[in-house]
Amino acid sequence: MPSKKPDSPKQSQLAGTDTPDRANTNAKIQSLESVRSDATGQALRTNQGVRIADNQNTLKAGDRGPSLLEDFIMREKITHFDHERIPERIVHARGTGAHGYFQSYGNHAELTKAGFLQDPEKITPVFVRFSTVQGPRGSADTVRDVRGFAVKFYTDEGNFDLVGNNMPVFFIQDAIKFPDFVHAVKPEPHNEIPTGASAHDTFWDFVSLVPESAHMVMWAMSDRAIPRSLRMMEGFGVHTFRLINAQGVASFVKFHWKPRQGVHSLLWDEAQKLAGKDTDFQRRDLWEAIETGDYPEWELGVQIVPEADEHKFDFDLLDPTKIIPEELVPVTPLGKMVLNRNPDNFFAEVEQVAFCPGHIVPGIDFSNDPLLQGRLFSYTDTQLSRLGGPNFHQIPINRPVAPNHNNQRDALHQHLVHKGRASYEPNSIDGGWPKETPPAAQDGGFESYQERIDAHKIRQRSESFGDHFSQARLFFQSMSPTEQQHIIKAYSFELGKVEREAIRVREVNEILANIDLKLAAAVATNLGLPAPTAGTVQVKGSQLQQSPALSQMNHPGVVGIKGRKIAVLVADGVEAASVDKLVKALEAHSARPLLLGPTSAPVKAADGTQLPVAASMEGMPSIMFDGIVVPAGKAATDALAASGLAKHFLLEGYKHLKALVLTQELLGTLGLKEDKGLLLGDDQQAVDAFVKAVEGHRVWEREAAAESVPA
Ligand code: HDE
Repeated sequence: MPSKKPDSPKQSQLAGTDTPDRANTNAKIQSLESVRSDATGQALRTNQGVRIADNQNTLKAGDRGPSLLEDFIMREKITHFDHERIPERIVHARGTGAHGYFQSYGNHAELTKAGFLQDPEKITPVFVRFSTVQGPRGSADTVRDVRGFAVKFYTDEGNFDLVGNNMPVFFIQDAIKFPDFVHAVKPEPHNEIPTGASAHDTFWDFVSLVPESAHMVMWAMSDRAIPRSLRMMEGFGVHTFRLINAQGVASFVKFHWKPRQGVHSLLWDEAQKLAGKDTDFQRRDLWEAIETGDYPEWELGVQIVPEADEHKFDFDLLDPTKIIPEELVPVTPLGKMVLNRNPDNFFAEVEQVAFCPGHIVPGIDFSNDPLLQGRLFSYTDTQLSRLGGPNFHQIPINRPVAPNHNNQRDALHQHLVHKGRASYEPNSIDGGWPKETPPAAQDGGFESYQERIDAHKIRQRSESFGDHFSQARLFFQSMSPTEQQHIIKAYSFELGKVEREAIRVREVNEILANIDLKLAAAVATNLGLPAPTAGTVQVKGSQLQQSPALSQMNHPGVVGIKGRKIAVLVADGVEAASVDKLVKALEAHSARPLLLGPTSAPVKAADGTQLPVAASMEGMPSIMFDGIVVPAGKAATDALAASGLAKHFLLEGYKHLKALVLTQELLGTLGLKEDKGLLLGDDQQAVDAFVKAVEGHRVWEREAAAESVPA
């Protein structure tokens, strides 16, 4: 248990990382200890436990003779190898994960009887898996896509999975359309192109024919689809859920994860380059942050709507293509999550973790959102083929920390040796165990919320799900001018890849024109199409004109430049004192300065000392950094000014609107002008301005000037 008192809700945004002692608090680690395999000091053996004398040679008839079938050691090894791969997830195949913990800010008993939200002293272990949706397991991390944000809470009352995304809405309203949507976005069936991208005909064909997707496509064309880091994404439960307190009073809620690191994105050019230069950019970023102790943190919050207010909004709470604007219902913080431990084994943990929105605990329940209802079936079903049968809950990463006795027996991969003779209930032979727990205010058995339903059995979409454009418009109109431009460019890029003109025209005239005519006109111009002058349907519009919470610009984060990667460009002749000063100043802000040289060899400073570098400028290009500094030193500056590699590095950083500290000579050589984020010299004033600029993530004021710079 932590020695420090947890933060009060009010302080929540400001509080530091009071990481409890990892070994003591992570009950999940302890529960996994018995299955952790450590071969240190151990003999090499077969799966049957036989010691192996020769792992180099197959058993053969003579040293040049044929191999013998009786070589059980070789056969066992190769048979196992032949079956190493399991089916990848049909969607969200590419992902990465981390362990951590959740801690409630206080006692939220008025809202829910879920124990992990009632005791601020309680540490609930969690495992999070972040993912992209479209690409296969080996695809690039930085593609334009929705990101999965799935959290497994190992609570004392059973596992609770919050299987969300980094966008608060979805493409479709009814689960029956999911296979259609996924087939459309996945690589096209004839040639399996493109990998990890929605910029192709079948995706745009589908979404232009299905207007309910308009809002989510907006999000997917926004900067949210190219996050700078998994640490810098919001997370959303998407559907409306219910929280139920001990008195049985239910409230509708929407779950939110707010990153303390802020919400930040890559630029499209960076995202594309990174997809080639570092396919693993985001999993590496998360891994390194955790290894270096920059534990990412999110605040879990809920928007709460009393049952009585269900119909108060101009959209339906059950419609997963709608948000509740935060200006109408603010997010109430409940607690925080800290990710503080990388997995030991990717396959065992990240690949085998099995989430399901149906994994809930007493105090939490579903709404009738038809997308959520379908998901409740799909996730367990998919694990049957992915993880080979119904015992996947026994795989270590999926095991609850709560006991889970019942009368389910046998099946593939059964790991338990069930004792006793009665595997049925009721029984008198084994004393009637295991027995039901009647529902109760606290520690009772799970009881579904008793919702009264009086309806016809029909296949029909509610009329209240019928407005597909008002919130897409609200989203676009809530963006800063820069974000709007990025959205226009993203639509233009993607539709530019669509071969069939009819699809482009349909998207512009029947979707975009109904969202915003300026958006439609700008995209039409970029595609060489006539700009539509009117939409095709009457759009009623939202209660709000704007929702500032939707703009990333309003989510700068609260951790400053902590964990941000800064390139320090050095070459022979650099002044060691200047390097030292800059590095120390950046480290004082908990940033991660890394020295880069012309090659991977150490550079020789002006005073003769050798400075080891982390990599060459080619090995770690500017797109991997949040800012760049060049220390003083005449000879080093001359060398950088004469190097195409260094000039490209700096110009690319400038073009990507990064904060830069340069020397006067380099400024001249590169033909750049000082600005809010382009500073000269290594004095405190320059460093302070640099830190501020990195905090702002980009020097947006530079956009126009950077337009003409080639990189
Ligand atoms: Fe999923 N989804 N989904 N999804 N989803 C899966 O489960 C499905 C939806 C989400 O890291 C699958 O284990 C249906 C919305 C995440 O392991 C599968 C529908 C949201 C992950 C599945 C949806 C999500 C998945 C594939 C429409 C955001 C990755 C492999 C009714 C709230 C979890 C698997 C991980 C994975 C089905 C829509 C999030 C096939 C049928 C909406 C984060 O079961």
